[in-house]
Amino acid sequence: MREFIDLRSDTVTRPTPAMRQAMFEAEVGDDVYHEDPSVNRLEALAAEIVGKEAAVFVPTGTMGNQSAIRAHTQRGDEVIVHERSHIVLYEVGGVAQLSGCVTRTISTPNGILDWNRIEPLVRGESDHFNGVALIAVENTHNILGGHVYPQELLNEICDQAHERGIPVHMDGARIFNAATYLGTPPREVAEKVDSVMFCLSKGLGAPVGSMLAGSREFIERARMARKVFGGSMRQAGVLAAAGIVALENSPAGLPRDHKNARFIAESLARVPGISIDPTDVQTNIVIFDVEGTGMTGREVSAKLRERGVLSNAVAPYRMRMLTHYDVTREQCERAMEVMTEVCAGVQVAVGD
Ligand code: TLP
Repeated sequence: MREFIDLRSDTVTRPTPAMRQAMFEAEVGDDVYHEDPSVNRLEALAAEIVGKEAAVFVPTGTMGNQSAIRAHTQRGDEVIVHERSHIVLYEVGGVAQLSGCVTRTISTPNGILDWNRIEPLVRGESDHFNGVALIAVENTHNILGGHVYPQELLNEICDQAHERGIPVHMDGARIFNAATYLGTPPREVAEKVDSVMFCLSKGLGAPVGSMLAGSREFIERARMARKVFGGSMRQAGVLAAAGIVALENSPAGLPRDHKNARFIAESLARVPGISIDPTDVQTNIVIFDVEGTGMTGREVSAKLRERGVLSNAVAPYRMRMLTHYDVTREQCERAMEVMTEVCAGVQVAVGD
């Protein structure tokens, strides 16, 4: 099979030899009976890492977010969330389909919300509406460029929300990237949120799985949501074992991924027709504009693929590249050479 340089997502990472070994050796039991020792260990470790009472292992980040929404809300409730969040854009309308809630969205250029923008949308119950039952933040924010919440901003959202009795859920799919950028442990990033979902299968490299953490009572409700969504697994210890290795070993590699992302951003900034501000790249996600090349994101992506580089178009003229441990610095350098070739070719053609 042809070896591609895969910058489409950090979801493409393959399990390390240590993960495969741990999976091979995993002790297992029936997790629906709470009898899988590996899952139990993973859940305890995850809860401790994010400083919550309990955690539940879910097959995907989507199920983690949706289980949290279900556990925090009643049908007809309002959920405040960024207009370009994963929950809104990429979860097949799960808020409506699975929890019967309505989203009240806010738009900001970098994906980061603040209390001033949230407050005008907050309303209690009346004869006409249920009011806001949940605020969901995404940290790092994926599709607008991997931005990290300044901790004071996030804490203020939580404090203000709590004063009004509203819980805050964090889609922390990439909380370890946020923590790496801030130089603080994940438990501080998640300190004030009521629930946090984070993924084992992105930059941490586990093959499958995410964690949802919160109070013990919340996690009991989330387990029931996971059940009704079909996500209660049996001998899931084979997956949990890889997750434990991911939590123990992988965060140490994230600074390298962030440096590689910065390298990609700086290289892209020198390619004619591409616009990006490299100083805006905080973590492992690079979003850039290709309109000046005269090609759409899909066209650029197709040309890169022909030359062995995989990337995603995320809007007609916007593209995304992610770094992760399965891509080396040399591969990033090669990918940037290919990008330069692809864009140079177009300029010659336009000039003819
Ligand atoms: N993100 C994927 C795609 O679904 C877009 C990616 O390639 O980035 N929250 C955030 C912030 C995410 O980025 C993702 C996945 C999820 C939740 C969902 O995780 P999974 O894919 O495990 O359901």
